[in-house]
Amino acid sequence: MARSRDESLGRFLSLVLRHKPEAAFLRLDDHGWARVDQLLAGCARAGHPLSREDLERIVRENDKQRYRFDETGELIRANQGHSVAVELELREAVPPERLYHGTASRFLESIRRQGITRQGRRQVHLSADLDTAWKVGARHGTPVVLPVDAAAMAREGRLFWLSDNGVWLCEEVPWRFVLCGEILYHR
Ligand code: HQG
Repeated sequence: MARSRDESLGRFLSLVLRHKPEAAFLRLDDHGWARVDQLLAGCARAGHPLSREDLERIVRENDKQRYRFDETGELIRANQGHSVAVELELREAVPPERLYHGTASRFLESIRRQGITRQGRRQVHLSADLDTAWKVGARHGTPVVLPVDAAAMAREGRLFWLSDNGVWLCEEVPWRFVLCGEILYHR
């Protein structure tokens, strides 16, 4: 199967399962789940036809493991990244000392003033590894990586969650937790 077709279907799935279920005539339940049969029918109706095998392959091979089926295989949801209100029963977890947030240089000024805020998403997304942070930042422009003192945040009682696909989430990162001396401007 052509990679580009899977990529474009993947993008459409992201849209539907995180941001705009109505684009495939769907409703997500309170926990973000969609019925697979309804998803397949809705995608076809929206002009993005795919088979159950296509869907299984996309879920399996997705570079960031963005989606998962439930145990019955009848439901599917995105692991994180939603803008619609969903309750993902995320696992609270103790973060590593340092987490990283990749952003674009043009946002720095605003982040200095307001901290890292969730913008359109439900939480701020952080990663435990630098490589991911560089990639996330590059999506928005010239990337900059902000190291975050996650241990200090946790000591203050701020909560962290770990999504099923290994993304660290929190509500916000006030600027004082960004390790200013360690900001990376070059890879
Ligand atoms: C920035 C992708 C101005 C923030 C990735 C980011 C991730 C501010 C942008 C996941 C700000 C929001 C999330 C402030 C934060 N002022 N800009 N106060 N606070 N920002 O896409 O973190 O491919 O909503 O730095 O891999 O880039 O979708 O968040 O640059 O895991 O699976 O505002 O999305 O995963 O952009 O990415 P986004 P993000 P997927």
